[in-house]
Amino acid sequence: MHGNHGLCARAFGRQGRHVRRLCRPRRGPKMMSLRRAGALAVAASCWMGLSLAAAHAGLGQPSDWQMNLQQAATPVMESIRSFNTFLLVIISSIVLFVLVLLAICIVRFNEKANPVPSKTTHNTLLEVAWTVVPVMILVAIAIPSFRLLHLELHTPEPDMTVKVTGHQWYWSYEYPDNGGFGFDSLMVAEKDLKPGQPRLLAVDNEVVVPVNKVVRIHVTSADVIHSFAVPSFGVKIDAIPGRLNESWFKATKEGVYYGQCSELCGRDHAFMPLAVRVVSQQDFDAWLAQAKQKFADTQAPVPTQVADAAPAR
Ligand SMILES: [Cu+2]
Repeated sequence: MHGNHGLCARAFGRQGRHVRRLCRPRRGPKMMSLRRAGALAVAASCWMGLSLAAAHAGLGQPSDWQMNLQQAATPVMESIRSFNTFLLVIISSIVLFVLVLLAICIVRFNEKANPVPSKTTHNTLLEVAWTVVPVMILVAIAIPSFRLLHLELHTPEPDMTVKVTGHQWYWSYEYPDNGGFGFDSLMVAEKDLKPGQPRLLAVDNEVVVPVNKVVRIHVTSADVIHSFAVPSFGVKIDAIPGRLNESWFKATKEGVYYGQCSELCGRDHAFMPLAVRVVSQQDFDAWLAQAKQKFADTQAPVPTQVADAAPAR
């Protein structure tokens, strides 16, 4: 085991007493098994934490004891989730590495164990390593990060467009390439919730889109800055007055996906949820036919409804 006796002696100078104390051969196996046990314990708790979080992550809405991002319903969100896990592994490894170094310093180089400290000031190999290794880690992070940004920011050929407008404090939606009708979408008050509707997230008029179709969204605002965000879609984009922002999603699972305004926009910022219902093409066509009639004469929104919909505070 203790070929490294010579290494220790070289690193700390042949100063006799403390070098011998530091490099006693019988310490080696004990230290190794402790380290191995520590690493195993951390790996096991990381794995348990990750699987627990995955088990509790909701699809389309938050769930009790959720610890991770919501489940993915689009390719973009799948990439965001795997990038998040990748970063978590890197961060945990760095934290663990620094923790082990600190523990070694505390145990082996305290005043008692090491009364005469080494005067070593430079180690070329070490200095090159602690410069190059972080650079390599950053490059390893940057490559998938830029790939993800590209995926988010380049809208593929869209199958349809929905225009989203933020208002104080509700959203309105228009279907410009499906007849141009539009409607407002307001939060359902707690007292009016139907079974299965989540509190503070359910709305009266959901946006309906077909499954497995690229939906381009044009996002703007009529008053202040809001932000259109649906966690399971991996979409979050600011709604800015006088400006048209673009994003996209391609939902691969049917269901209702909830989100909330994610830019502080005033008194009822917390009470302007958004709900997207993803249905089959057939159901979408049926909805479209009746929505065109229902919303044919949609006029300006009725702000008083907002005050009614928001719970008393
Ligand atoms: Cu808002």
